[in-house]
Amino acid sequence: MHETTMINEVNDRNWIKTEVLIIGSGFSGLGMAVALKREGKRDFIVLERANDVGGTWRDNTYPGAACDIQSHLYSYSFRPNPRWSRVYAPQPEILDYLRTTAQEEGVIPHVKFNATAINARWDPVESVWCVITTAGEYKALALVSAAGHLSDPSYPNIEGLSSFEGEVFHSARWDHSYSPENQRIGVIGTGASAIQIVPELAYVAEQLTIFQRSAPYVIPRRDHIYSEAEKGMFAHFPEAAQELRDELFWGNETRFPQRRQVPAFIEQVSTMALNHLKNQVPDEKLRQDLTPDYAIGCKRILLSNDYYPTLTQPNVSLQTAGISHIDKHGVVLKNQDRVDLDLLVVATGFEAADLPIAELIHGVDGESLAEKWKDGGQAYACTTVSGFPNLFMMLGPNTGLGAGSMIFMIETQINYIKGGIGFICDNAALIEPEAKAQHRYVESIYQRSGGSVWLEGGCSSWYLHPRSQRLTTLWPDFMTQFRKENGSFSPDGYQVTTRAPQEQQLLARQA
Ligand code: N01
Repeated sequence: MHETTMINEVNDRNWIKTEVLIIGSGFSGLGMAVALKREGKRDFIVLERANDVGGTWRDNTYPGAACDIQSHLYSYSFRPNPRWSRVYAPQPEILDYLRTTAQEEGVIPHVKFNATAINARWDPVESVWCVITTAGEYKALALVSAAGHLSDPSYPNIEGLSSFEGEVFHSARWDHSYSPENQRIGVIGTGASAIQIVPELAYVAEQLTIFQRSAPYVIPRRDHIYSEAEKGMFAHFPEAAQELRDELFWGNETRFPQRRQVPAFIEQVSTMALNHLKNQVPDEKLRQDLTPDYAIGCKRILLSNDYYPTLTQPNVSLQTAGISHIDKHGVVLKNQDRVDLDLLVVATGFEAADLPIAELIHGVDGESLAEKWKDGGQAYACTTVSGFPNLFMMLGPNTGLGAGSMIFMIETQINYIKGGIGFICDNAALIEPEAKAQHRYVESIYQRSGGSVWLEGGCSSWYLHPRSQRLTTLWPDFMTQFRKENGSFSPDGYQVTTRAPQEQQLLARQA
């Protein structure tokens, strides 16, 4: 559409105006909303495509879903929960935590549910973001994309998948109306989701087949149920919960040298993983099939005590021959063997390298973020993008972690964005990173990625962008370094312009 036509059309609409528009109410969007609410200075609206908060923790309801980061660390530092039931809380408990947070922090009235953003465009005339959703149109001075990187399922591109006449669903879109009991079930994938699902399905399936493309490294999961005494202690002595949180944080932080391939660190963790495999899988052929052929840490290291033992059960088999195609009855392997199935679970991950949200956000020249990012995401301070004024990306380029709690990254970004929004609103400003500053920043990330296990570990993973093979999803340094660099907003590196006086009217509050 021609730009002028678009603007005219835009002017004819019944816009809802706000200072800050947040897309998404998962851990990041909700955390951002709580920060703005607590600050009490800004109008803000949260757009949520579903009818509930919670993001990936609302969507991933598969059997066995739980966090593989300890809950006392995988929770907001500003809302500790002394009553986590166990070290690694199950999904319903995490979702409940997020719902309670949204309620108790007064965020719910700000959330527009069932509102899917379908287009976000920078309007150069009024200098605002115009966001069209399935439930209304919005104009905002600042746009925060908090759509997450594990929100849109990635389906495998396997010939014949659509011809399968049994049931098929993605791990992130579990169909609870389907009973897996006494069924012949196949699971494609052996990532973090699959290894939680497999032991659960094995209990009920007549026959369970796991289609493995590459073997994961698995280490013991040191879980336990918190006793009432422990929970009481965390409730009465918040400093004890904080001490535990700090200990867990530093435990992860000191694992970063593994990802830099420091030999002593690598050896320690790979010995742990291979011993775990040896202890749990006596059969030599099965053990061989389960032995990864790449350096540990290149893909996510998984935590499980029951995945390997499940694979030794008589109703479970591991297929490593590779999938040739799928037909109406089931899966045909590259060695021509076939596995007939009633249910096929695709546990094949998410669209994390090419974020779908990037397709609908258009900057000053009308180009989408996806077009700008065709070789992978690039952002200044991992958060703002040249050509996209007053836009903040949460969990955008290079914010993922190989080991550690994403909540630390989220809270760091919340603080940065809160500062940026304050600067925009208090100074009637438009901010956009200078192209040169962004380039320098991204180059520093590429430099730090060099020599890491993600680039050199000999695996293929979603951490690397499929076209450029650059590390565009993970942060390649210590988490503390992320906070040092990106923990507070400074206008340095930004092109700052001031709004024309008539544009100030848009600052007028909706209420
Ligand atoms: O997805 P994945 P996930 N044919 O992308 C295989 C988070 N998470 O949903 O390894 C055959 O890791 C693919 O094979 P390969 C966590 O950050 C957290 O499991 O590429 N196989 C792989 O085995 C995690 O990293 C928790 O060779 C195909 C699997 O599918 C992220 O979510 C729990 C294939 C995909 O693994 C994603 O995890 C769960 C094909 N065409 C998830 N395509 C917590 O506990 C893909 N595969 C916090």
